Amino acid sequence: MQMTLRWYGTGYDTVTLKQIRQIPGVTGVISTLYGTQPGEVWETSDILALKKEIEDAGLKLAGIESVNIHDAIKIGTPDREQYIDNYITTLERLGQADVHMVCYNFMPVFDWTRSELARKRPDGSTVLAYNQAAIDAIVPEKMFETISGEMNGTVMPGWEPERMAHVKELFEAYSDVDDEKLFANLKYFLERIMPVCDKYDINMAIHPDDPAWSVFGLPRIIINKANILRMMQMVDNPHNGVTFCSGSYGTNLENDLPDMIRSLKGRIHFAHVRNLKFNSQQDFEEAAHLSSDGSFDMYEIMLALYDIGFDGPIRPDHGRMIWDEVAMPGYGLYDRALGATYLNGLWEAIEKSHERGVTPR
Ligand code: CS2
Ligand code: MN
Repeated sequence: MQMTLRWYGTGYDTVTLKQIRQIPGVTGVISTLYGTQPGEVWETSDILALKKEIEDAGLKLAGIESVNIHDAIKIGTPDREQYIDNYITTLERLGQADVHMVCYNFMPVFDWTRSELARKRPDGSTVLAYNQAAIDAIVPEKMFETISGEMNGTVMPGWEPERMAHVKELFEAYSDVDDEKLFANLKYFLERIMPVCDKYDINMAIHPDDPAWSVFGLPRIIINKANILRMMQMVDNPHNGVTFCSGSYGTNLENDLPDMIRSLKGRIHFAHVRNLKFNSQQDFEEAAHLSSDGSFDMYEIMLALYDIGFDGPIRPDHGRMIWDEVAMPGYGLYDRALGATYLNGLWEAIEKSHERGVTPR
């Protein structure tokens, strides 16, 4: 595996490439052209400039998170053809720039959903949190206003003000899209892009819906083992793969994370590994990465990734806000650096136990 950190780019991120370069064991970053809107064709010069900036800092561009999908593709309106063509052109240009992993999601309207961006934990850190009753009390169209005050002056991925200004119309546009239709539209999209992925060896890695159930009555399909296996089979190409995000699949306690990982052997192209602390089935918060701070056994998650021979990019996920850092919620430097170091430590221990015959593969 290759340990990476997500980086939003100069001008967007409070964290610098120089800082990331100094986290031991982190050799790459996952980035994006943050200024582009879903549906736009990416310019080759912008892709190459991003890559050069990262390489000049001694790191590798290990993949893109995300090339976002235009709503027309998810809804299945006639203009999706143009947007899929645009997506293919972007993939072509990424492939030509030697980029081989692209993360994306197929969530209608909102990317991830949380009810709080700065809940205080007993240790004084602040974290993103989810409480079902609080979400149920929110008018979806007001969701952006509700959380924008807690963004620390940053623009958070999936919550771009340009899109949120049209959120009411978006809801209407999705009114006749149910799970089956969303599956069909995803299949259509994947079938159209697989040839360019085959040509340039681009691994597509769908990110799960977060939380892993329907919110605000919108359809959600990338939520559990049955659905993800259905997706793998409906377009049975190794380039059609997943981002295994423990914090997103893990929102549903019925998801057996190590078992899901093992069932996806060869199709996990990217991993987000983080912990959650459940206070009840309806309330969770994003704890530190350590097993002892949350509800998941992080050793078992890393062991499952090791067992399936996972060799793609991996990253710590949302970190806590600690040590008075002011950054994009979930994406400060300090706690993610602790997370990367911890995950690297687990991996080293697993690898050495295996080499010494302590843990059979
Ligand atoms: C990320 C997602 O910050 C996060 O929760 O894991 O926003 C992720 O980048 C997208 O869903 C992928 O398209
Ligand atoms: Mn994730």
